[in-house]
Amino acid sequence: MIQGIIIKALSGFYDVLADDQIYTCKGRGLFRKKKVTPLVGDYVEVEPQSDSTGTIVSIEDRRNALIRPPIANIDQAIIVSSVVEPDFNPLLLDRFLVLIEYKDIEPLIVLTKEDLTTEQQLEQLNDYANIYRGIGYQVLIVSKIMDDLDEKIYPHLANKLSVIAGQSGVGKSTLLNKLDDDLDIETANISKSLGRGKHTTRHVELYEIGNGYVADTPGFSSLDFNEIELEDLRFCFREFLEYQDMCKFRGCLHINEPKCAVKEAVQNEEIASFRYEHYENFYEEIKQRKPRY
Ligand SMILES: Nc1nc2c(ncn2[C@@H]2O[C@H](COP(=O)(O)OP(=O)(O)O)[C@@H](O)[C@H]2O)c(=O)[nH]1
Ligand SMILES: [Mg+2]
Ligand SMILES: [Zn+2]
Repeated sequence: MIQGIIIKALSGFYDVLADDQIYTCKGRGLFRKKKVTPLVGDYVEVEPQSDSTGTIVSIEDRRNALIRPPIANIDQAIIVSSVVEPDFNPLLLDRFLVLIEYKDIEPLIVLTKEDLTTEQQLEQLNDYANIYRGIGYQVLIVSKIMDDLDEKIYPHLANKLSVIAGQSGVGKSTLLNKLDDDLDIETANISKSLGRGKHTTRHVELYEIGNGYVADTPGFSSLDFNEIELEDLRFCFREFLEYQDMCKFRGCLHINEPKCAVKEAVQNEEIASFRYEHYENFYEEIKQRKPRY
């Protein structure tokens, strides 16, 4: 029996990487009976049948799992956001951050196309980057023409399984291709959707890059807050957490309550006002959501 990780799933077959060797496997019959579906990212035990085929006999408990894209044991989500073409959009960045925080996955913010910025734009960008760093996020500012791109990004990938998230056109595929010379992922696709349904390739694949695994997938196929309850949204804004115990009311939602420490922190400029505005924005969005049955 050997241990490995599923790096690819396609029509009932799973590629398991174990001891630098890829075994193309089927799941054991019991999985189907128990309705267990192995996922890319699963740590599994394989009974080899030959030196390149085998059967997956057990799956380790998952730390987490996404349904779309189907992937397990994610350590990190790399949120890619360009600074121009398309313009940097803090509202969209925060939307990704909320979804990732909600899944309890650690985000890494990568801002691309630095080479296209004017001095003024770069200054503004650094201000934003520093606000996010102040909150506790890692932020990298990069461009595809940087010589030291590998050195900048590799340390953040080591020993982790990362998924990539971000709007179409921001440079996700370009980044992956740059990080691994063997990759040749199609870039500059015409789809302008936010990854909603337009992706015909349903299969997920992990690439070994910089001593870690990176999933070639848009990361989140839906950017809506369907799963998130109104009372849980506040916990997805990391910088609110250190103030919440000082709010007058237990369970304060930081909206209309008096003596709200979060709102006071916004007034004192300890919390960036744009972040609080995005919170209000998302709060309204969830509140307006039609009830689901
Ligand atoms: N100037 C510049 N262009 C970039 C950079 N990164 C990506 N691009 C371009 O942006 C376009 C979209 O990139 P792509 O990787 O397909 O974006 P994806 O949809 O997020 O995978 C392509 O034309 C890339 O060449 C960058 O750092 N600088
Ligand atoms: Mg792409
Ligand atoms: Zn409050």
